[in-house]
Amino acid sequence: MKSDNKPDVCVVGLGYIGLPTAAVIARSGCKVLGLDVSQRVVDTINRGEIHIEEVDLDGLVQGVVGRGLLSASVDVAPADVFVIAVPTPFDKDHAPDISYVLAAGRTIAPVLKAGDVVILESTSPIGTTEQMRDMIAQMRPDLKIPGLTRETPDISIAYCPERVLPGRILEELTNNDRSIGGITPRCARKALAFYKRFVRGECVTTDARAAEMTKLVENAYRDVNIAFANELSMVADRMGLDVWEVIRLANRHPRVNILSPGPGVGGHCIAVDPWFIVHGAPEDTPLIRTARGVNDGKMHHVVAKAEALVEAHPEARIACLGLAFKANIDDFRESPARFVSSRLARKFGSRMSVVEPYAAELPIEFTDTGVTLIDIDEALETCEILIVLVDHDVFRVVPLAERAEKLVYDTRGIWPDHPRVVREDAAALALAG
Ligand code: SAJ
Repeated sequence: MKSDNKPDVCVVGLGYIGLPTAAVIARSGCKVLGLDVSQRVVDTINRGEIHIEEVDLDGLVQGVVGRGLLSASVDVAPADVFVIAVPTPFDKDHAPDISYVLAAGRTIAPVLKAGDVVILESTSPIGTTEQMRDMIAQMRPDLKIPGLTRETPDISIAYCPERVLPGRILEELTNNDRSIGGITPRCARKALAFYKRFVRGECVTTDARAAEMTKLVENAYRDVNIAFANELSMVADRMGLDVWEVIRLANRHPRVNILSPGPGVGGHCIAVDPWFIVHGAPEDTPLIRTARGVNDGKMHHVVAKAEALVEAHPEARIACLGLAFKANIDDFRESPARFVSSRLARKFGSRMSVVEPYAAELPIEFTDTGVTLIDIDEALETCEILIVLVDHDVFRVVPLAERAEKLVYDTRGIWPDHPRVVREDAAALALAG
């Protein structure tokens, strides 16, 4: 470590988590090298620009790159602390794929030196940190590795999951509490000292496996609770009830807090991470597995309901509002809104348009469907049916006067004042008459 006591840091993976993390660490005064396999990403960051959309990230990256605190490269270099933030997808059988984590470990192993701290932040199945440790041990027999030596180890290895919410990443990176799981208690203490440089939230130490499970549990908890809301919305549909009204009333109970139904659960975390738990303990996870099924099933329910509405109005033009996986972000990965719109696009073609203020063009699956990307004003002028799939602020603020005549299927409950909301297929058909 240098004489100013600020560690040099290498962040591996400059995506939605890695880049903001690298920028926040750089803002604390540490010199940060960001590593990515994409030359395009590296070049963009070195120009002080960003390749993802996140509140306030552009100014922060421009500032730290300008001050020489953050640079990016495709080549690894020695550092004092390594933070790994690479993706952990799953395969078609929902088995977790930790190959990117192991590849990151392989990349940094040759430059590790005594005193270094290696921290894994990627969401990972239980035991991944130990697997990465074993791989480093194999590649670097010259180093004393934690958990594999009786002496004081040369390096420290810990697991510290990110838990930031897209759209609030910079704020949550600094203010959220962190769980820091060391391979040994000493490893946890070393990682703790590092996080204290830029985290204002409380940092709680534990072991690596408990920290790995904690991350999965947090997202599975949310998935199960959203599934409850989505199941209620389907029950309410069948019974001709307004689910939003029922939830509003139930949530007045001091110990009830039902989440919001939607067109399904998207993003690359909540729809993925519960499978890591199911895969690790298939016999013991009926609830978590069922919740996944309910949330995925909600997408199909929305498609069927939207189709019934549109088919009952053969002359009407349709606008699907939103493609993102949630409000006010440009992330379309694993998005239920995108799934629903593309299904409808195949069926209704040029009768349909999509409004997505965060997209410059429609995704590939809309090619040759005849569907157009329009703005909200054009949708309000030209379409009779509005299908709300994302609760972007620009949709939420459309006043009743501008949409009162529209037929609306509001899967997000953004327009509780709307007089012609479609609640069930029978009601949609009744509205047609
Ligand atoms: N959603 C609903 N109803 C709700 C809340 C969310 O339908 O009441 C939907 C959203 O529209 C979206 C999906 O769920 O499609 C997930 O959105 P989210 O805002 O709940 O979560 P993410 O995926 O953006 O971020 C989550 C967060 N985890 C938890 O809240 C437990 C975040 O803190 C994690 O850091 C992140 O996953 C991650 O990286 O794991």
